[in-house]
Amino acid sequence: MKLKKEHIQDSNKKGVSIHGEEFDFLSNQLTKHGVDVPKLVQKLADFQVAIPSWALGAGGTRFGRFSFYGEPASLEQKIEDVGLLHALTKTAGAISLHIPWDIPEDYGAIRQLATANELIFDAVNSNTFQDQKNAEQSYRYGSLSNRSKVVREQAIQHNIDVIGIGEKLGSKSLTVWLADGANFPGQHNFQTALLNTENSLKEIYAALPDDWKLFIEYKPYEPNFYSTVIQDWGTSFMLANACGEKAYTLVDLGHHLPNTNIEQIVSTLMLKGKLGGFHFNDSKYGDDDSTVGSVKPYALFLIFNELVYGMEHNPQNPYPAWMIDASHNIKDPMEDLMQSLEAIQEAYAKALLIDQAELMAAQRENDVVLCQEILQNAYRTDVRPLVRQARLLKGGALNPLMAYRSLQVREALIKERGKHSIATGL
Ligand code: PSV
Ligand code: MN
Repeated sequence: MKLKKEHIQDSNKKGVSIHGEEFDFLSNQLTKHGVDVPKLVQKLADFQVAIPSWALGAGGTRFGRFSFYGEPASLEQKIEDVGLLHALTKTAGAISLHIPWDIPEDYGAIRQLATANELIFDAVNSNTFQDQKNAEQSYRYGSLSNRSKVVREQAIQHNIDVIGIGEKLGSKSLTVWLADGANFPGQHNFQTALLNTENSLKEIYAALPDDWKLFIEYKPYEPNFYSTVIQDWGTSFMLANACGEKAYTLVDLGHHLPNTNIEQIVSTLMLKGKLGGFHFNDSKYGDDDSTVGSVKPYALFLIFNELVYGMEHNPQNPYPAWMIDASHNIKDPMEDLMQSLEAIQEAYAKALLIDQAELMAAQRENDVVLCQEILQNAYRTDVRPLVRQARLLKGGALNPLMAYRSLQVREALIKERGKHSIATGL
């Protein structure tokens, strides 16, 4: 299914004049305070977030999977779904594939389909956290960290194969997330596991094309509950440094223990030029995969403040690769992704409102109260008219979620794919 531009424009008709009034009002207010509104709106319009191919079906839990009707059953259908999201939001212009769940059969056709949907291929993700069909070696006791050389070699080769697949699609980065770790004290030797991982990553790095990046993701626990080999940003940073200048740390918001100061991690990594990738989601406890901004929107805003600061002040850091990493059990995944995209745009817009020069002056004066006021004034601004304006500029929907419902997209997908189609993936 493809949404026609006219349908989206029709759905905008009802709200466009109220939007105009709201936008003008806010724009006048902000201009009086020295904000360059057209520049800010352009930044929002330019901000694109990749959608992972595994987020389009109903996510599983350890206890059950409640399928969502009309799920995309093939890579082609996943690309079409991201195309629909992008047509409505104009913020989802990239797709991130997971190998082996999404190996293309016909590369030319897949590339064409992506182009037709105005999508590019973002980072490719390897998978050594599951045993693959017909694989000779098992990852039961780890992959890149495994004590056995043959297992490590299989995992290294898989990552190299994934790079090959990504090259044929135009991807420019490989994301490695390892489930490796131990479930029980004494199960493995920490130093051996870390050294094996470092050496394996170096071999993968050696196979990386010159214009590619390697993103190393970290996570404190799960699926192993005693220790994870790449448990935190420090370990990832150390491994990235050991590999070389094309290797970076990837921050996933759900991969921290409760109350970790993620904004400080972001800031440190950008100062050191090592924040390569960023996965959005939200959580209450751990890697909950909740909708972005649904639990801790102020924390997201503080993180965006550091991202904006880093993008403006740290030329040593490359422009990060943004992706949503969430997978749900009970919401329509497309609706959930639209909610996440909206939350990301809002947090970004609010962070862009912070007057960094004013904040620095207040910090110099040690005016702690004013520092807080500056942040909170930006946070309390209702920036939704700016976000809507950015979407309108690019031909998207004023209200993507409502347009999705009124255009009966899910109903059309169910008609096309049937009720019981199941997405490959988690
Ligand atoms: C598992 O925690 C995870 O969500 C990681 O964040 C990866 O990015 C993703 O799975 C897919 O490999
Ligand atoms: Mn992730």
